[in-house]
Amino acid sequence: MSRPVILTCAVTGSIHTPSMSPYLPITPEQIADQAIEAAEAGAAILHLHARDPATGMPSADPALFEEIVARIRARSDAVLNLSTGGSSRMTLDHRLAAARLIEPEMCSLNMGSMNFGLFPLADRYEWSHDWERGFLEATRSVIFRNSFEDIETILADIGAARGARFELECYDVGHLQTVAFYLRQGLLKPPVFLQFVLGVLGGIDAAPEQLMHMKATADRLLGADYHFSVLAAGRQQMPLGTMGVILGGNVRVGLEDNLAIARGELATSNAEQVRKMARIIEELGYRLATPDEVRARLALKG
Ligand code: KMH
Ligand code: ZN
Repeated sequence: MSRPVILTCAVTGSIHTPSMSPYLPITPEQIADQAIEAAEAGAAILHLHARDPATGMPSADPALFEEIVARIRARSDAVLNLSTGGSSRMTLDHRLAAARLIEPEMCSLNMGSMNFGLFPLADRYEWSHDWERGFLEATRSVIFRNSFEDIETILADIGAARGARFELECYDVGHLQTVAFYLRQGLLKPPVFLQFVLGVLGGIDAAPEQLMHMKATADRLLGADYHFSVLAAGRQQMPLGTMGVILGGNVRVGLEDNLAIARGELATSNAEQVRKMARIIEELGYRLATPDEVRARLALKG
């Protein structure tokens, strides 16, 4: 029987801004509709952020998350994964407000502080909202803070107290050492689900050698007791995601990580990327994991 591959779709994120693509979902209705379509196309996990419907700016407002989650739950049994990363300009309390209220099965957990450079995008577009350029420029000076104390707060408040399990966002090999540390401490419990994040400016770059390095480091530090997925930002999304599948892992796509469907061509929806990756997975002889298979494999509370 072919191996089930977990396909995650990250629907809107907090990296891209509305002027970059007319297809980036903004309102709760748009985010939920695109998420549901992505699930119907084969995504078992939906990684969710919210945006201010009036401006498109990333938002931590729990009411927006509640609306998004309610709309999706009414029409899909996909695993819902709420971001606790938010954006680098939000406080930790803001980042955790929605997860504290909604208590989802899964949340993201970013495994270290870092530069998160979006500022090179600032001159590449014509902006239709006055916040966009400043938001991107600010990443020249703002640090994406995920201190050990922050990580422990999330493990305690969102993990131990509310039963969520995590998509562990690892942007460089050092973050894998932190995962290994918290496994030894017993604050993280197997089976862990690593997201290898390649291609963020400030993290490891999106190259096949770096994916091999992440995998080899995880093997050395964690042994066999982990699952991994690959998220490559930008145009390496599909090639490195495919490589991740071939290496025995899983894959994340979605407009959070890449706005295109092919070189120079915008994706018209999240589902378009999901369909493309689903085709690749099935052509390679694997099959897509269902949400319930994900729940069983990652020991989610369901
Ligand atoms: N934006 C991605 C590079 C989070 O939401 O916690 C990583 C991410 C972080 O999805
Ligand atoms: Zn995210």
